[in-house]
Amino acid sequence: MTESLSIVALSGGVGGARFLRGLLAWAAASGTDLDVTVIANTGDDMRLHGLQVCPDLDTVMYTLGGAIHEDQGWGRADERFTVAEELRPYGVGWEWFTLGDRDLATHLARTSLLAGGATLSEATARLAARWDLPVTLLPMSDQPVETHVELASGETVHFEEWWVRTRASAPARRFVQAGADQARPAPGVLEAIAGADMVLLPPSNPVVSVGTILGVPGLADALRASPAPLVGVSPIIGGAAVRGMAEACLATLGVPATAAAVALDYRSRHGVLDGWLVDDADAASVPELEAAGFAAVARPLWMTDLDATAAIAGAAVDLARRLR
Ligand code: FO1
Repeated sequence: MTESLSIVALSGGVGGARFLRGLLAWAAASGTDLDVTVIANTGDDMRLHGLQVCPDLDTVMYTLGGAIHEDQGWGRADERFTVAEELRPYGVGWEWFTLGDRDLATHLARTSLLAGGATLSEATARLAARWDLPVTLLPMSDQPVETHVELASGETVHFEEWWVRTRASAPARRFVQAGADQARPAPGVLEAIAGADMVLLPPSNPVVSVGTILGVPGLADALRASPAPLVGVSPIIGGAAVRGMAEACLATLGVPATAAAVALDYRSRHGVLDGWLVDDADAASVPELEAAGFAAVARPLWMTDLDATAAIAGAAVDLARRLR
């Protein structure tokens, strides 16, 4: 009899999308019927050239829709930059943030839907329908939440400017999720959590991606109220972030860049997390994690290819099954 599982995943951009692709591959290979709802971070969203750009929603959509630029992990495959090249001489917008022609069509479609009165959830569902996604893709909120970075210099910049223009090198004093206080979980988010057999935290940035999602009022409460085990995959291997600049984000919060510290921070800051996967390089932290009440498993966590990623996702599901 085919097992069927309702899974909710809180996803950021590149790492989260790749993990989700692995989860779907694992389900296909293991004959497990999954009903996956992805709650995506919208804190990276920005208005650019009058268009609403949603990096993490798009990265999940393109990755699971088979259209992602694989090496970058963001943007479209087979992309052209005719519009970006023409914009440059006009000196408008962020010349360090490149929007390809195909990607621009997504932002034009989203912006016109929003201008027509659609909510971000409705617009996301319309865009996702084109890609025939094997998951339900939800923004964490329909209300705008933008991650801004207060730099040590005193200046505050949009997260993407800090992340892309400075490569997270400008010393950051703190992150501000502008709008979070007025935000509510998007339609379907609380329902998906209530109906989940398990909730997974992919190896997304624990501060500005998963942390931002958990910061939407009512969302972490719903996770704590749910009987579903919450299992995460460490984004830190051997004291360094697998991707992106998670260490810079953790340092800003004063959290050590270790697999164990991230799990402890999810617990202390957001009051969530039951199980934690760490890489073999961090196997020594398993006793400490178990002593702190986590179910911890050490296994290879490098998402080197689809098979490796599918195995990681399967291990996360197995750990969650054990905790049910
Ligand atoms: N990242 C870059 O490093 N350089 C870019 O020019 C860039 C453009 C871009 C355009 C659309 C989009 O959805 C994402 C883009 N990203 C770019 C990646 C983006 O910074 C990350 O995907 C997320 O913000 C982090 O998860």
